[in-house]
Amino acid sequence: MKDKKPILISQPTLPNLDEFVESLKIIWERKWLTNNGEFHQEFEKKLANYLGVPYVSLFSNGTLALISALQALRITGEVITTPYSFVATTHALHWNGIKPIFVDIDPVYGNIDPVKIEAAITPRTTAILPVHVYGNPSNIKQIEHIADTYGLKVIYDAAHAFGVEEDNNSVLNFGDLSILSFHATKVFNTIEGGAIISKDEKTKKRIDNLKNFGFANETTVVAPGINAKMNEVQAAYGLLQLKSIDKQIKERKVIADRYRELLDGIDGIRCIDDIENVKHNYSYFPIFVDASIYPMTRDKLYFKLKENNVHGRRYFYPLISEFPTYRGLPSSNPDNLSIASEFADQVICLPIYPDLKKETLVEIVSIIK
Ligand code: T4K
Repeated sequence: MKDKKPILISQPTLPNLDEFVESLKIIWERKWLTNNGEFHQEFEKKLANYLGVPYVSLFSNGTLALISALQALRITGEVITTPYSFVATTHALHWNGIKPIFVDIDPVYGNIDPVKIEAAITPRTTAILPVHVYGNPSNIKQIEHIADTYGLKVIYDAAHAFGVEEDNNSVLNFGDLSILSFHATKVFNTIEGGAIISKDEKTKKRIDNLKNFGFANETTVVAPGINAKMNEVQAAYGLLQLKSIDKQIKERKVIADRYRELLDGIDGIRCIDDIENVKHNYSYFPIFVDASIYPMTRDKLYFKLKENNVHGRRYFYPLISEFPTYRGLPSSNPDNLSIASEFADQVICLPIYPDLKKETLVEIVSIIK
């Protein structure tokens, strides 16, 4: 595949251009561009309905949604979280003046290990910030049990978990709040975008005030809010995306199944299996390279793929706890994070998106083979 176009980890699916132009014409006529416009209101409602959640608050991106979710619940002090995520998860704590406390992950899915959470709780702990990594649900029941026992809030970083259900219920219905990302690289994109999922009207109202500078009405500012609003163009684009999302997820499943089939039996390469009671979204396809069995290291394979025009990504390497801002924290000690370190050293996320051609997938696996 050396002379061909690069095969990237993800490629956004865009809405039908003619339909989008029709939406743009409406925006041009209305001259209402942002600040809770008609498309915005419609998108919030349709999204809540699609996801099976009570309330959606749209945001300009997932990071601001996360920062605002922590503000909405007035989280302070220390928050227990995972180092095996995109750096935005921990940055959101930092931007709120909160100290992240990293705990290790489970050895199968790479989500925060609930067994290790309890030991990290101190009198300053106020919340847990787990991530549903690659869209695989965290251990929701155990996390809820710990949170209830110690009186902690739970905010799920569900940036990867659009549409994911466990036992026919959206994973977004658990914890106090969940956040989503609609970035161009995500299963469901609004170019940039995000959302907070909340459970009651009062909390939604507070979140909606916070994303609009804290305004409750024209003259009343109830909190030191920020500007994190989604605009009408994104909302109109998002509404059109909803039409094809089920089809897109189905196409992703076909690709994930085929990868698993073809990778089966390659010594030293592990994939994550689907979970029986979970509706997956196939947002990422991580493989784990065990260099003690596979004939080369993860990095060698990563660069070999790149030489052949296949641009997988090492999500998530390095660990967040290794970045300069966080590496001095006691909980960043690698001895504390051995499984996360192993994941970070072994992972390559392979290209997965609805338009990925079957022949390309076969070629990718043949390089690995
Ligand atoms: N929490 C978690 C767990 C997250 O994963 C993220 C974001 C967030 C929070 C924060 O949500 P946002 O604030 O982003 O809404 C990408 C994304 O920018 C980021 O959204 C995502 N996670 C992260 C996992 O991946 P990069 O720096 O790796 O992106 P980049 O530009 O290298 O693009 C990745 C690949 O996608 C490239 O191979 C090119 C391709 N691509 C990218 C774009 C932007 C396209 O084909 N088209 C495009 O338009 O972070």
